[in-house]
Amino acid sequence: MSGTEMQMTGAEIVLQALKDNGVTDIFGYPGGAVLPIYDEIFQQDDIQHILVRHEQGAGHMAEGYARSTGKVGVVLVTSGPGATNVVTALQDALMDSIPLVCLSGQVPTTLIGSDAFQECDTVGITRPCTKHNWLVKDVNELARTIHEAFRIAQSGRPGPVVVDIPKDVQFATGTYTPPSVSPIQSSYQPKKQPDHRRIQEAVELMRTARRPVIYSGGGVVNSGPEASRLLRDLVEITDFPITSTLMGLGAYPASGKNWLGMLGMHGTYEANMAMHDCDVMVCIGARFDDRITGRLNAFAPNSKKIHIDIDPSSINKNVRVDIPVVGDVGLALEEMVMLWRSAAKDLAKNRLDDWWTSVERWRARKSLSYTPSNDVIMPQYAIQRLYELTKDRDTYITTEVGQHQMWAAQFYGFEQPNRWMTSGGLGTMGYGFPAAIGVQVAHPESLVIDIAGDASIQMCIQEMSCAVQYNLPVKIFILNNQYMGMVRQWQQLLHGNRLSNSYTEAMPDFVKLAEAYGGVGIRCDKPQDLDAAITQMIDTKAPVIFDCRVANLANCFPMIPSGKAHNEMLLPDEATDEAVANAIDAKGRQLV
Ligand SMILES: Cc1cc2nc3c(=O)[nH]c(=O)nc-3n(C[C@H](O)[C@H](O)[C@H](O)COP(=O)(O)OP(=O)(O)OC[C@H]3O[C@@H](n4cnc5c(N)ncnc54)[C@H](O)[C@@H]3O)c2cc1C
Ligand SMILES: Cc1ncc(C[n+]2csc(CCOP(=O)(O)OP(=O)(O)O)c2C)c(N)n1
Repeated sequence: MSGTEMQMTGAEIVLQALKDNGVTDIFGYPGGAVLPIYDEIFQQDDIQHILVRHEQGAGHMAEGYARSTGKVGVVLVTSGPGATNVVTALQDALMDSIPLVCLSGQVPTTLIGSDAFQECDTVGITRPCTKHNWLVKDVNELARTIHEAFRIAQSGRPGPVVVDIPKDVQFATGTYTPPSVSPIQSSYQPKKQPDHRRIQEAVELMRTARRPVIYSGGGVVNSGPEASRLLRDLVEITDFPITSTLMGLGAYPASGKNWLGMLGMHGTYEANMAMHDCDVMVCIGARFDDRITGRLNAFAPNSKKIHIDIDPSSINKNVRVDIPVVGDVGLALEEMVMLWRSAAKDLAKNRLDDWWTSVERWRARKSLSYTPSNDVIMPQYAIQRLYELTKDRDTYITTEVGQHQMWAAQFYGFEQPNRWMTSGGLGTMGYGFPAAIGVQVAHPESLVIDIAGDASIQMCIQEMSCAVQYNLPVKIFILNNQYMGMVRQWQQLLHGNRLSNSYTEAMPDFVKLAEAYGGVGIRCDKPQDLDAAITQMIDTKAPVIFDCRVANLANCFPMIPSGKAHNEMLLPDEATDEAVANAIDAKGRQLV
């Protein structure tokens, strides 16, 4: 045995491996199959355990923690229902590229396959919703497996992994090997360094562009702050217009002069028109999701496409590209910026003038406009005021899923990466509040706000109890329209206004609910009172539920109905009921 190896129980190995991988906080819920690990947690002070109220909450907390810090989020659950409850969060993390290590307890190895109490096939159930998973049957494999789990979760395209640990393995004694001396076990070696020739080709194509657009995504945020800095440099030296996906917001500042706003289904007119009409598209760390492309055969029909992505399976998956660049965004951008500086010296200064004139014409369309009101709070106005009153603070925003999420993306101006946590790929209602708790654990002094809908917030509301227990002053800002607004909007526009099961008839009193949990409740229903109420929320040093009563039937525009092209988007002033109905009748009524 080498000097760095030690004999320990499986449970001790788990704690030691977490510490050696830099873990300081974990989110979990106990049960019979993880009691040896909980016993070890009890006997140490290096790692803080946050006791959640539902394992789904633990998963989303770890996601918020990971996204806001760039670290790996860690979850601990028991066997059976503990493991199955966390599946939604694992799939969420898989789709949004969030690095998670989930440790689950399992029944003793001798009982596996016997329908033992709280047994489930965790490895089988989580195989499709993780990057990798393991059932560890030998205590001597435990340390190496956990180290490997951390490596896989955060390398390449980040994502969740599961380590399933039977109870007898937690009791057994074996050898602990630290990460530095543990051999790398798998053949998973993602390529970080992009091919130099590909970047040269990309820069050559960018030089010829007359109608270029940069389409950036979550991969820029994943790559780290340096990638965002380089993205800003690239935009500045090329003077290309830039748009971003929902997942990439903040990598380029919303106040930047080349910013077109978000693209896609609820993106701005200028972003979607620039994507449609461009001649060169530079896709940086985004994955051509269907909310972006709309109808595939009408997607950017006259453009050459460059795609930078660390995951080779992402290249040519949905859209064929001309120049694939496989590697880390940060490394690719570093070289691209360097090559551009020397390659672009002789380019005519006015070569993009016509293109910028088109962009300005599209911008003048003011596609995010809405009709203000003195009587009722418009949801867009609520987000604008929230932004104005929090923008100079150290603020992190999470969201649930629905209209409020899209209005947050449209009206809250993100200036920095890692400040915006939202469930994009899976679109998980119930994500935002636990994610906000995870962010607050990582940033105890910051202002953390979950922008929520009245339906979504009820999916993980039990975590109020967790926020109160740990004095985490998270703010839940509910845009309360009494409807599942996004569902109602689709039913109105695409299903003959038959509002099937999208109205919530027995809404809880959110103020009393906050108080029942030991938090603070605030209600506001008048535009004139909104600033004072938001200020009260910000100044409250406790978890707050803010019940912001907004216009019930407001719709979120612009909107590209699913299956339509970018240039077929519905704009707010065209989307009167009649115009919408006509547009849909003319093109054939669509199903969701
Ligand atoms: C109700 C609702 C409406 C929505 N409407 C919109 C909309 O209007 N507009 C919109 O944009 N989205 C919208 N979305 C979100 C959408 O579903 C997708 O989640 C989103 O578009 C995907 O963003 P992305 O392409 O940046 O990919 P991500 O899921 O963030 O993937 C990142 C990509 O970058 C790669 N990558 C990761 N790390 C690195 C690295 N270090 N270096 C290089 N590459 C890396 C990954 O392999 C991956 O291909 C909506 C979601 C919901 C729930
Ligand atoms: C777990 C889950 N179930 C169902 C859906 C489908 N869905 C998407 S948005 C939405 C309504 C959300 O309503 P609310 O939270 O009130 O937000 P609003 O749209 O009104 O802002 C539903 C049901 C989902 N995204 N997630």
